Amino acid sequence: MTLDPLKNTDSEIAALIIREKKRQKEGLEMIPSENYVSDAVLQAMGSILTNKYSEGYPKKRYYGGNVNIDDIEELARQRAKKLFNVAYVNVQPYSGSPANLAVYLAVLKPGDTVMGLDLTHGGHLTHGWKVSATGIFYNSVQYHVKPDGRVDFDELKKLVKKYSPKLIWAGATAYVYQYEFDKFAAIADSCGAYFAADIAHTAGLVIAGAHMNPAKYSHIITTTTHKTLRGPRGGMIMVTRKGIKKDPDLPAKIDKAVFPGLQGGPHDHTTAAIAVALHEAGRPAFKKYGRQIVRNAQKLAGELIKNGFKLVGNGTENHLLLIDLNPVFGPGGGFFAEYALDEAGITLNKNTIPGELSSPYYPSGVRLGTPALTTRGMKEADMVKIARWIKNIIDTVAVSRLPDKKEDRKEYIIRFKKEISKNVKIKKIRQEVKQFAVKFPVFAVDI
Ligand code: DSN
Repeated sequence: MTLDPLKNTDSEIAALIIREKKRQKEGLEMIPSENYVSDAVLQAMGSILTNKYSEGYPKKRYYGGNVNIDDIEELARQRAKKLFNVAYVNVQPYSGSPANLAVYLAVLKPGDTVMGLDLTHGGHLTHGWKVSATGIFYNSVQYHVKPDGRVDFDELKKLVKKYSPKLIWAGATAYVYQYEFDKFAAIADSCGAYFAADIAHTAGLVIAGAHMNPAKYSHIITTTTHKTLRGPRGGMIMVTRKGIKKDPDLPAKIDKAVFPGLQGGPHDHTTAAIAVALHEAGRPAFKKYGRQIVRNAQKLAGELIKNGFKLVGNGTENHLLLIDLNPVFGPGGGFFAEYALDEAGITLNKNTIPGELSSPYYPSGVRLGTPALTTRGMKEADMVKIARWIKNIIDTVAVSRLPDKKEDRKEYIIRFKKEISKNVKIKKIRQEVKQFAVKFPVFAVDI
């Protein structure tokens, strides 16, 4: 694959893509929801399938010329069914948010009660957070985690008794434990609610056997396809055998909710790339990959603790870590760590922590993970180095404090950024990170 046609047509975009390739290759990608796709996934994604309209489902389309698209979509569905051991799959959601919204549309009426994990406690926006459509059009009651970061199942039970929700979500964007799907299922079954497991973060771990599969416990499973699953940006909704037992019409309701309820034509190039990613995930090497992600995350957690950091949950059971930066910066210091590390080529994201004393925009922690590093072939010994770089960078900016008064923040941050851009220690680590990172090949980015 060459960028020549793009360079000839639009040199500005070509130049920006080349710059981004360099960034992805020379840095350490530690945002736990990101990954590197293979050349094969990228090729399917960038194929002529983008030219086609296919509203409807295989053999039931509103457009002609779908003979090949039908086969592609069917392959994607069959591969997902086999890998996740579920009865039915819809591969058309454009991404995780529309997939989740389609679940609401399929099983609830506007105003019905839904329960999900509070966003500031690590939950997803689309599990009923107040500014999301799911919190605006539905009666959302949020549950929380305990100070150790684990879901407070006693609170969940009490809330379920009080509010009798019709739908309960499990799944999170910042959760360091395995999701206890069996416990959620028992609680949802006690009130007759639908139980939906959102495994966007852990889908690849589930396939690898490195995380419990919710298929036995939930009625519905949703996921994005671009995180640990290592596919294109997209989404899937699955209906389990338990789901069909509860409601035999559930697959039809889900299909109707995705199209025509919420979306128009599926993105066939994405469907093909999802099929390729699922094919890759069915290989024995993917099982090794998924398990190595967790081993790397646990090694990194141990090293960060040795370097004096406080971790939510004191470690991790999956691919993701949350550093509580209150002891370093006081409340609201996540921004300083994210920015300084990014300058050194280590990309992660600021994040709220359980019991957050600041706000989602200026949170008190950072979230990081190992899926992308593991794709590049990094192992436990590499985590030791990375933990040391993280420690050195954060030490360099540890004197920073988020001003209490909102009106003082802008100027403080401008000054902070200026100082960082001149910091010699950060520049030196940037070079070390670069020399280290380029030794690990990056699938499609190497082209
Ligand atoms: N935006 C996603 C994440 O980064 O975790 C939430 O699904």
